[in-house]
Amino acid sequence: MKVGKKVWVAFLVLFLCGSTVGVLANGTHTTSEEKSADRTTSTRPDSYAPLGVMGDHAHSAGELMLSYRFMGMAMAGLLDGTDTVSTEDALLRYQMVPTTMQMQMHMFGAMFAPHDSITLMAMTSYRSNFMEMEGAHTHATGGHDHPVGHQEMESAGLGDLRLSALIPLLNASDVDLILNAGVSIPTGAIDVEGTHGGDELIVLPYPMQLGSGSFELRPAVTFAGTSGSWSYGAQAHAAIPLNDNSRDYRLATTVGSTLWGARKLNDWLSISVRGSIQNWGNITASAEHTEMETSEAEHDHTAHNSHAAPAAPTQTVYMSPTMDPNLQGGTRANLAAGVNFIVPDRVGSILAGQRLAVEFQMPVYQNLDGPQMALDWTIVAGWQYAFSLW
Ligand SMILES: [Cu+2]
Repeated sequence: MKVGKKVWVAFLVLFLCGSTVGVLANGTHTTSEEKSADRTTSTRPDSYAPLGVMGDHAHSAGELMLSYRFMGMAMAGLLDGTDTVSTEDALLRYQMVPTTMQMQMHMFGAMFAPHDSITLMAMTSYRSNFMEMEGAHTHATGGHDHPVGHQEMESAGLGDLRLSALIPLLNASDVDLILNAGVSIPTGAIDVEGTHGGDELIVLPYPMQLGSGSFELRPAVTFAGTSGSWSYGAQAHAAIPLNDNSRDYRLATTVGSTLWGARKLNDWLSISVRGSIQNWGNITASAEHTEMETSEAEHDHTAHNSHAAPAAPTQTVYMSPTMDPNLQGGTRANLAAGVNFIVPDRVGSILAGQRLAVEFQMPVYQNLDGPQMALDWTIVAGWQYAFSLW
């Protein structure tokens, strides 16, 4: 990616800003006993990051946390770089072009700290994808079951399993620095099939698959702090696929960073704003994989030709841009607003400490290797509950 270098710089700057703000705030602010108690028992609504951030906090020895997050994402339209590409224009080059896509993910997580110096975390997900596409009307006549016009595709199942160890490097009264050593285990399917009109089954395009198919390293470092009614944090993270998957392709490394600020309004409610930037590259496909995909596409062209409707000269070998490994990368910056809610201790009973949170994210910048579908918005809503086992 040409923008790769710039992103790394942005990523560093964001993270350094967060850390500097934190150190300054920590240096100039005198902590009251109440605040330090707040942090150790995590009873502030904003003692956890906005919900879209994962692995932002560690737990103290004996604490178990269960969580559920729902994530919904809506994508619509195509971008090539930062320019919009109309469906009509894209159909001059492809037989099928995606128009909208919705992704829904149910994420179940558990965190447990056997000791103050380490918190273990596991997260699995169930995801479903729905994509609408338009097909090129290349056949004026003919009775055949080849796709034309509107098409829909769907897939659903288990996503990849994430395991990690969170190691607090600094655990002061109002600042934390946490190293996250994570891996992703490829439990999500990468060979989900579906129809694209007619009865013929095809392996669904990359964005419709449920996992990466590869083992991944998922390192992250998080800085978080509080200062009076305010809290803030920054996280830098990466996902690094380690091996070619069973379909002989490999997703590119993703790097990202985020910076947030939150304000505690009272003992049960806080609001947050957050900026994030993410960069991910294209898919590396081995010769075997590419050969298989393109021969399938060429087979399709032959089908077209046999119906006396020659493929347009500008048509590429991939039936759809979603099937081209070189049209998967990009850079995106999001702005998010969120709310964290906690049932305060004074309520007593098992309800005390229960958390609910919502975060809504909107992209403010997208630069995609396209034509590729653009993100419209993301919402994350969920529940978290931490309690002590001993
Ligand atoms: Cu937790």
